[in-house]
Amino acid sequence: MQDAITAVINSSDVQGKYLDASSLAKLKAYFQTGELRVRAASTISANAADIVKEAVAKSLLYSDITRPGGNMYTTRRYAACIRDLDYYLRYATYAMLAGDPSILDERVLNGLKETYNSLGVPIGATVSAIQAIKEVTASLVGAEAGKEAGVYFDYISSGLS
Ligand SMILES: CCC1=C(C)/C(=C/C2=NC(=C\c3[nH]c(/C=C4\NC(=O)[C@H](C)[C@H]4CC)c(C)c3CCC(=O)O)/C(CCC(=O)O)=C2C)NC1=O
Repeated sequence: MQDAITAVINSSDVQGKYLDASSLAKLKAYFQTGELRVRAASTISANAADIVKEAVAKSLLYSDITRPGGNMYTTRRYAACIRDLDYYLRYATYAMLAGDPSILDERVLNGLKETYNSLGVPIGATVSAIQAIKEVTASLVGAEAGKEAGVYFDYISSGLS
Protein backbone atom coordinates (compact mmCIF):
# COMPACT_ATOMS: atom_id res chain seq x y z
CA MET A 1 0.00 0.00 0.00
CA GLN A 2 1.11 3.55 -0.74
CA ASP A 3 0.03 6.93 0.52
CA ALA A 4 0.32 10.41 -0.94
CA ILE A 5 3.70 10.95 0.72
CA THR A 6 5.36 7.68 -0.29
CA ALA A 7 3.94 8.02 -3.82
CA VAL A 8 5.59 11.41 -4.28
CA ILE A 9 8.86 10.36 -2.62
CA ASN A 10 9.11 7.11 -4.60
CA SER A 11 8.62 8.88 -7.90
CA SER A 12 11.27 11.48 -7.03
CA ASP A 13 13.67 8.78 -5.82
CA VAL A 14 13.30 6.80 -9.05
CA GLN A 15 14.57 9.90 -10.86
CA GLY A 16 17.23 10.59 -8.23
CA LYS A 17 15.83 14.06 -7.66
CA TYR A 18 14.68 16.28 -4.85
CA LEU A 19 10.94 16.96 -4.83
CA ASP A 20 10.02 19.27 -7.69
CA ALA A 21 7.35 21.97 -7.61
CA SER A 22 4.52 19.69 -8.69
CA SER A 23 5.45 17.03 -6.11
CA LEU A 24 5.57 19.69 -3.41
CA ALA A 25 2.20 21.04 -4.54
CA LYS A 26 0.73 17.53 -4.20
CA LEU A 27 2.12 17.18 -0.70
CA LYS A 28 0.86 20.60 0.27
CA ALA A 29 -2.65 19.77 -0.91
CA TYR A 30 -2.48 16.50 1.03
CA PHE A 31 -1.40 18.17 4.27
CA GLN A 32 -3.90 21.00 3.87
CA THR A 33 -6.78 18.53 3.64
CA GLY A 34 -5.41 16.32 6.42
CA GLU A 35 -7.72 17.48 9.16
CA LEU A 36 -10.69 17.32 6.82
CA ARG A 37 -9.89 13.69 6.01
CA VAL A 38 -9.45 12.69 9.64
CA ARG A 39 -12.70 14.37 10.64
CA ALA A 40 -14.55 12.67 7.79
CA ALA A 41 -13.06 9.28 8.70
CA SER A 42 -14.24 9.72 12.26
CA THR A 43 -17.79 10.59 11.14
CA ILE A 44 -17.85 7.67 8.71
CA SER A 45 -16.70 5.14 11.30
CA ALA A 46 -19.26 6.36 13.82
CA ASN A 47 -22.05 6.00 11.23
CA ALA A 48 -20.88 3.14 9.01
CA ALA A 49 -23.81 0.79 9.59
CA ASP A 50 -26.33 3.57 8.98
CA ILE A 51 -24.56 4.74 5.83
CA VAL A 52 -24.72 1.23 4.34
CA LYS A 53 -28.33 0.77 5.43
CA GLU A 54 -29.45 4.04 3.87
CA ALA A 55 -27.54 3.37 0.67
CA VAL A 56 -29.16 -0.07 0.35
CA ALA A 57 -32.59 1.49 0.90
CA LYS A 58 -31.86 4.06 -1.82
CA SER A 59 -30.44 1.69 -4.40
CA LEU A 60 -31.38 -1.96 -3.93
CA LEU A 61 -34.42 -2.54 -1.73
CA TYR A 62 -37.70 -3.58 -3.34
CA SER A 63 -36.02 -4.26 -6.66
CA ASP A 64 -35.83 -7.59 -8.51
CA ILE A 65 -32.48 -8.14 -6.82
CA THR A 66 -34.07 -8.67 -3.39
CA ARG A 67 -36.95 -10.82 -4.71
CA PRO A 68 -36.84 -14.61 -5.28
CA GLY A 69 -34.41 -15.29 -8.11
CA GLY A 70 -32.44 -12.10 -7.37
CA ASN A 71 -28.82 -12.24 -6.24
CA MET A 72 -29.57 -10.69 -2.82
CA TYR A 73 -32.44 -13.09 -2.15
CA THR A 74 -32.00 -15.34 0.91
CA THR A 75 -30.60 -13.89 4.09
CA ARG A 76 -27.19 -15.43 3.41
CA ARG A 77 -26.78 -13.55 0.16
CA TYR A 78 -28.37 -10.40 1.53
CA ALA A 79 -25.84 -10.46 4.37
CA ALA A 80 -22.97 -11.08 1.92
CA CYS A 81 -24.01 -8.01 -0.05
CA ILE A 82 -24.21 -5.79 3.06
CA ARG A 83 -20.82 -7.10 4.13
CA ASP A 84 -19.35 -6.26 0.70
CA LEU A 85 -20.73 -2.72 0.89
CA ASP A 86 -19.21 -2.33 4.33
CA TYR A 87 -15.85 -3.42 2.86
CA TYR A 88 -16.16 -0.74 0.16
CA LEU A 89 -16.96 1.94 2.71
CA ARG A 90 -14.13 0.90 5.05
CA TYR A 91 -11.49 0.60 2.33
CA ALA A 92 -12.56 3.86 0.66
CA THR A 93 -12.11 5.50 4.06
CA TYR A 94 -8.60 4.05 4.38
CA ALA A 95 -7.73 5.24 0.86
CA MET A 96 -9.10 8.70 1.59
CA LEU A 97 -6.89 8.92 4.69
CA ALA A 98 -3.88 7.71 2.70
CA GLY A 99 -4.70 10.06 -0.18
CA ASP A 100 -3.89 7.18 -2.53
CA PRO A 101 -5.96 4.42 -4.14
CA SER A 102 -3.35 1.65 -4.17
CA ILE A 103 -4.86 -0.12 -1.16
CA LEU A 104 -8.04 -0.55 -3.21
CA ASP A 105 -6.19 -2.32 -6.01
CA GLU A 106 -4.34 -4.57 -3.61
CA ARG A 107 -7.01 -5.54 -1.11
CA VAL A 108 -10.38 -4.96 -2.77
CA LEU A 109 -10.36 -4.96 -6.55
CA ASN A 110 -7.81 -7.71 -7.16
CA GLY A 111 -9.83 -10.60 -8.67
CA LEU A 112 -13.13 -9.12 -7.55
CA LYS A 113 -14.77 -8.77 -10.94
CA GLU A 114 -13.98 -12.38 -11.78
CA THR A 115 -15.43 -13.51 -8.42
CA TYR A 116 -18.60 -11.50 -8.98
CA ASN A 117 -18.99 -12.80 -12.51
CA SER A 118 -18.56 -16.41 -11.43
CA LEU A 119 -21.14 -16.00 -8.63
CA GLY A 120 -23.62 -14.06 -10.75
CA VAL A 121 -23.34 -10.96 -8.53
CA PRO A 122 -24.71 -8.11 -10.69
CA ILE A 123 -21.98 -5.50 -11.18
CA GLY A 124 -24.27 -2.69 -12.37
CA ALA A 125 -26.39 -2.94 -9.21
CA THR A 126 -23.26 -3.09 -7.07
CA VAL A 127 -21.94 0.08 -8.69
CA SER A 128 -25.31 1.81 -8.08
CA ALA A 129 -25.08 0.84 -4.42
CA ILE A 130 -21.51 2.19 -4.20
CA GLN A 131 -22.67 5.45 -5.79
CA ALA A 132 -25.50 5.60 -3.22
CA ILE A 133 -22.90 5.15 -0.44
CA LYS A 134 -20.95 8.02 -1.98
CA GLU A 135 -24.02 10.29 -1.86
CA VAL A 136 -25.05 9.30 1.66
CA THR A 137 -21.46 9.80 2.88
CA ALA A 138 -21.23 13.24 1.27
CA SER A 139 -24.49 14.31 2.88
CA LEU A 140 -23.07 13.30 6.25
CA VAL A 141 -19.50 14.66 6.05
CA GLY A 142 -20.22 17.73 3.92
CA ALA A 143 -19.47 18.61 0.31
CA GLU A 144 -15.72 19.20 0.59
CA ALA A 145 -14.87 15.99 2.47
CA GLY A 146 -17.52 14.20 0.39
CA LYS A 147 -15.56 15.09 -2.71
CA GLU A 148 -12.33 13.68 -1.24
CA ALA A 149 -14.07 10.43 -0.29
CA GLY A 150 -15.97 10.36 -3.59
CA VAL A 151 -12.73 9.91 -5.53
CA TYR A 152 -12.29 6.49 -3.93
CA PHE A 153 -15.90 5.34 -4.32
CA ASP A 154 -15.54 6.22 -8.00
CA TYR A 155 -12.24 4.36 -8.14
CA ILE A 156 -13.92 1.19 -6.84
CA SER A 157 -16.85 1.68 -9.21
CA SER A 158 -14.64 2.00 -12.28
CA GLY A 159 -12.42 -0.86 -11.13
CA LEU A 160 -15.49 -3.10 -11.05
CA SER A 161 -16.97 -1.91 -14.33
C1 LIG B 1 -12.19 -6.93 1.43
C2 LIG B 1 -12.23 -7.42 0.06
C3 LIG B 1 -13.34 -8.42 -0.26
C4 LIG B 1 -14.40 -8.22 -1.09
C5 LIG B 1 -14.74 -6.99 -1.84
C6 LIG B 1 -15.13 -9.46 -1.13
C7 LIG B 1 -16.25 -9.70 -1.92
C8 LIG B 1 -16.96 -10.93 -2.10
N1 LIG B 1 -18.31 -10.98 -2.23
C9 LIG B 1 -18.70 -12.27 -2.36
C10 LIG B 1 -20.01 -12.75 -2.46
C11 LIG B 1 -21.22 -12.01 -2.61
N2 LIG B 1 -21.36 -10.69 -2.85
C12 LIG B 1 -22.71 -10.37 -2.98
C13 LIG B 1 -23.13 -9.00 -3.23
C14 LIG B 1 -24.23 -8.49 -3.90
N3 LIG B 1 -25.23 -9.17 -4.51
C15 LIG B 1 -26.14 -8.32 -5.05
O1 LIG B 1 -27.13 -8.64 -5.72
C16 LIG B 1 -25.83 -6.92 -4.72
C17 LIG B 1 -25.94 -6.00 -5.92
C18 LIG B 1 -24.43 -7.03 -4.13
C19 LIG B 1 -24.20 -6.12 -2.90
C20 LIG B 1 -24.10 -4.68 -3.29
C21 LIG B 1 -23.44 -11.56 -2.77
C22 LIG B 1 -24.95 -11.72 -2.76
C23 LIG B 1 -22.51 -12.61 -2.56
C24 LIG B 1 -22.79 -14.06 -2.31
C25 LIG B 1 -23.02 -14.75 -3.65
C26 LIG B 1 -23.27 -16.22 -3.50
O2 LIG B 1 -22.53 -16.88 -2.72
O3 LIG B 1 -24.17 -16.70 -4.14
C27 LIG B 1 -17.53 -13.10 -2.35
C28 LIG B 1 -17.53 -14.60 -2.49
C29 LIG B 1 -17.21 -15.29 -1.18
C30 LIG B 1 -18.20 -14.97 -0.11
O4 LIG B 1 -19.42 -15.19 -0.29
O5 LIG B 1 -17.76 -14.44 0.92
C31 LIG B 1 -16.45 -12.26 -2.22
C32 LIG B 1 -14.99 -12.68 -2.22
N4 LIG B 1 -14.51 -10.34 -0.29
C33 LIG B 1 -13.41 -9.74 0.25
O6 LIG B 1 -12.62 -10.26 1.07
